[in-house]
Amino acid sequence: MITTVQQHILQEQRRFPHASGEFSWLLSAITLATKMIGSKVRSAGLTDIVGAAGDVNVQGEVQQKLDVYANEVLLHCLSTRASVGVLASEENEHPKIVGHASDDAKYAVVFDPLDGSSNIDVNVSVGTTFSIMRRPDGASCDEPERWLLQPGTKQVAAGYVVYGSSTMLVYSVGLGAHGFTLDPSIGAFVLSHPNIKMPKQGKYYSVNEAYAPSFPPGYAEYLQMLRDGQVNHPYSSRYIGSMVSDFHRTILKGGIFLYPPTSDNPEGKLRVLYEAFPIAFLCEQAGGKASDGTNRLLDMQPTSIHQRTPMVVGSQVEMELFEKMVASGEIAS
Ligand code: P6P
Repeated sequence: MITTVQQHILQEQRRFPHASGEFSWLLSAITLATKMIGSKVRSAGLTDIVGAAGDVNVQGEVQQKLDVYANEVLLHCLSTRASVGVLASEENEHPKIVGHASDDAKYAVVFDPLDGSSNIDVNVSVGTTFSIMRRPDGASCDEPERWLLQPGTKQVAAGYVVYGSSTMLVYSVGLGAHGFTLDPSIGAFVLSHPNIKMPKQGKYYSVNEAYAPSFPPGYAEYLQMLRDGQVNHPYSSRYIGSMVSDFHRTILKGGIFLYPPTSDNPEGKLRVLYEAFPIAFLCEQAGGKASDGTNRLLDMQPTSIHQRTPMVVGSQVEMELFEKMVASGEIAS
């Protein structure tokens, strides 16, 4: 018998004390939006939706038309939920205070509508990431930054959808990480990977080796240890260049994904609120570990909504070695 994501969310909801259906209703806005995005991604080559939209987003990246569509769909679907007060997107410089934001609004949602979108034109998988924070006590609707700039440990839910060989949603409300595969014949995300647990060790490392010369001291030695088989077996390299896809492989197979500081991005490239935090949350829920290169990533207190961070996430064996080398100073932090 199948379990749809709606059924699963309601079951999880029941495990929350004082839960109301509004959280499930909020998450259903994300599943609806990502089904709509997936439909456009799957037919991108057949319509004129492929290619740049001509604008440049707040990150200075040329906006792909699908980026724009994905962003508008998520903003629209989430704006219809009374429990949502604040929305923030990778595509928008400023947060959006949802029209009906009032004392009933309890949640802020941050998202990257289409992560890895530069890969769309070459048919490489892309993804949507999201993270949900609870409104801090006393935060008013005209101070959205207070809703958003909280440590990663304050996330009440997070997830991603990867538009790959199949469309998969992986989410967590803090009770484990669970994977759902979209069944196009019924238009529903169906539970396919209950309670995902990362293997304790993988066989792949995932990093853009082109930037290796500018990695901080110690990263090269760490990666060479993996290649040389000094950590139980020799590793192979897999790098898709789409964070959601590279992490999806890591959460299912173990291994390590790294985006270290580089000369181009000395603070790291990945954004804290809508890339690093949701990935780190899911990684820990699946039994892995997530670092900002120095400390536990989820402990980070962000200071701006588009802040970037280095990110090193993976399974226990690889991460314990990484953390040991940071603690000893072999890896510079
Ligand atoms: P690079 C996509 O633009 C992205 O933000 C992530 O999805 C991906 O992991 C990273 O950038 C790839 O960056 O510098 O290796 O091309």
